[in-house]
Amino acid sequence: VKLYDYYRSTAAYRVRIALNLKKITYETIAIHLLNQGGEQHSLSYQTINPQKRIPTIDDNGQLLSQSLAILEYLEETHPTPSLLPITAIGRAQVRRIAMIISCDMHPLNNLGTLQTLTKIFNASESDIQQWYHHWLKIGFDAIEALLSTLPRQKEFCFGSQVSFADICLIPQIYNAYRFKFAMDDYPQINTINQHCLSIEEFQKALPKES
Ligand SMILES: N[C@@H](CCC(=O)N[C@@H](CS)C(=O)NCC(=O)O)C(=O)O
Repeated sequence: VKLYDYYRSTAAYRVRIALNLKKITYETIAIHLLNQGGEQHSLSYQTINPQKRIPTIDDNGQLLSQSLAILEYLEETHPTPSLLPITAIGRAQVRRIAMIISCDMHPLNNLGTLQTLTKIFNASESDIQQWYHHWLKIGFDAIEALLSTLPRQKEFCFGSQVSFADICLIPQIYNAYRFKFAMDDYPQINTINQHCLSIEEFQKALPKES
């Protein structure tokens, strides 16, 4: 598998964690999102992903983008270890958390969104930070409350196994720290973060500039 990757992309970070957990060997191809106006906009990358975003995987010539679609694909093609619970309700709960992060939090704080706030609406750096923190707070508040209602051990979002929910949560926490968002109000989320970051497959996926 080839992974078109940017070290700081939280969507790509999700895929790196899943590839590691499923023990799939992969080669990364770095697409720098800022250099030269963003390498994701180059004509050559557009033929790989017309949406001009990271991540994309190439599995034997099959190109696939959208991190959640990639996670589902890896789950189906490499079912062991499973990254979803056994029950239908468990799977739906895990996807629910994964989607709060990837559908409702991340897009509002994505690079393109922030650049638009600056370019079209003249937002200052402090406006951007306020915007960023606003959406992080709404999302993390919801997840922290939701975690109290789910059957779970302390270490993971659901049950006693790592799942798509943790795979989406850990990169979003990394991003929150990067943008100086205080995580003090989220004891359950912090416990999950600490535990996941002690796992080798998560450590190997940590953002590293290449
Ligand atoms: N929903 C997509 C989001 C992908 C995405 O927005 N990736 C960001 C990096 S985390 C990106 O490539 N941004 C480039 C840009 O905004 O120009 C996914 O989950 O894969």
